[in-house]
Amino acid sequence: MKQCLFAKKTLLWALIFSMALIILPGCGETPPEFLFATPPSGISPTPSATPEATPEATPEPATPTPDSGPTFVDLNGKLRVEGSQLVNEAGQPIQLKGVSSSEVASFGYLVTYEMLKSMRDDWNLNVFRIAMYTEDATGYVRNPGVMETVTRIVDLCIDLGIYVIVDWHILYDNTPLKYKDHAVEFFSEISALYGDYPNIIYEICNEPNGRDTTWEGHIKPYADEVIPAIRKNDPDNIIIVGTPTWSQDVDIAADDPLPYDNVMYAFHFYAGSHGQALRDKFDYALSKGLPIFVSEWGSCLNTGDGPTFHEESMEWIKFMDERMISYVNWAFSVKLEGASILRQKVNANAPLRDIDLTEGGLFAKYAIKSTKETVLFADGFETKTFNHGKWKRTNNSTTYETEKPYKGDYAASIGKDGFLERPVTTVPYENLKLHLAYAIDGGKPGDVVKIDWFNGTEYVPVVDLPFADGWTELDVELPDSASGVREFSVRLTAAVAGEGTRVLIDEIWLAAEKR
Ligand code: IDC
Repeated sequence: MKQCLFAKKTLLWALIFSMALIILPGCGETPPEFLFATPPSGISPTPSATPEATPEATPEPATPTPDSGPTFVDLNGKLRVEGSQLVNEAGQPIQLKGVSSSEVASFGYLVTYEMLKSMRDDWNLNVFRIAMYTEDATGYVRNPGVMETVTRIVDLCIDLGIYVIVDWHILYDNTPLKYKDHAVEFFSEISALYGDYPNIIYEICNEPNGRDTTWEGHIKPYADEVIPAIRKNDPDNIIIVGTPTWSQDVDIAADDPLPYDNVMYAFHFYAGSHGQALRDKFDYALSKGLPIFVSEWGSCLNTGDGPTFHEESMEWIKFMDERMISYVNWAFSVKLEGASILRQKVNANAPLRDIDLTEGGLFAKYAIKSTKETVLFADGFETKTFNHGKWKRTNNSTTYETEKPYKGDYAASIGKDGFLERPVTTVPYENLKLHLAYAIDGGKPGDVVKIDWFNGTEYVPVVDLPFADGWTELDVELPDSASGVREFSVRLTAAVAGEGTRVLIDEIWLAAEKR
């Protein structure tokens, strides 16, 4: 049976591969005959042109079927807290995973039905957090009109059957007491509108901070007014309360918890800045029975910028998954900073693809999706900035192709002896597979695209992709030795004879499995 399936699969792959070559867009020329026969070693044909890590991956069984059947909220109903665990209506432990908007008055436009649906269906996202700032110029205190954006997004989440956190995003206001009356007004209105829906979760103070802001002096007295105001309209949906020091001191809350039901406590971390010491604090609070909700985490620095810290983030994700802790990634934004999930050019009205995501965005997606498969970087060159994609390149000879991109508006274009190189750590990963589309424009047989990888000391050759004057899309498997390399990079070099010959690259991503 297994053999039979395998044979079928190989046949299917061969068929799809040849079909893909025939229908490839681009120059309209038939690809060289030999590519139909045996692809060069190290190359495996791609059965489909989707940006997924593994095209064969099937959705998890618990995931609701898109557009039909019960949604995630239909299946789980009203949430509550039992002991320190979030449980569904049937009393089963539940883990919510999702993303947070950035400052919603400015970035709420990105949160469309299409984007949320994409994340729900493809990422298995089941919660979205609306970060509504308070003191900012665009915040609720000075800009109460932001309420329209908040309700628009809550309505979308209800339509899509996912949970939604409405976050009173205090930050520079330090203590939640500063705008307590506004908060009471805001949460009274939100709970009156949505208290009957199981979808809604209230987060009443993002991150209390500042040396003078304390749990007993500020946060508890604040909660003692805001929680009863919510409970007037909504007797039982979950309420998340921020903890001191930017929602890190869950130990303090654990020693002196609030007396209300269905309350959870916020814990926030940024993997580039926070590690074991905070995990110890977390475990202390859990050991005291405190229900914790990670309503914000970043794979970058706590400034919201910096690189993606893969190893440290992976450590945190494992920690939270082992404990069935719910988590929400910061932030669904296009701002040019490390925390942003989205590349700068994204169509908010089309399904999200991996090439629309930053390195941190991909990390978040595959953490939320909880698959073994992941993608370490992806690029369709649509942002037209090699820097944003973290590419190193030969400055003069590597540019953009606009006439004949494989997909979208741009492809990368590498001139004779030029290269394009992408560093990314492979430490927590294995089974690396580079996906790309390439064409050699204006070249001739003998011209190749050299692929090699850097092991920290030297470049190791993988394969020479043969001359192809039409677009060819394929996967290149990297050897096991390329896994677990901190200073890994992968490089594509245009080994072509003609000065005018261009190697075109598009739709490139590095798929891997989490170790
Ligand atoms: C950051 C945003 C950044 C914005 C800044 C100030 O990423 O674009 O300029 O806020 O508004 C938090 C906060 C969250 C921060 C984030 C990263 O809750 O508002 O966002 N962070 O610094 N706590 C720890 C980190």
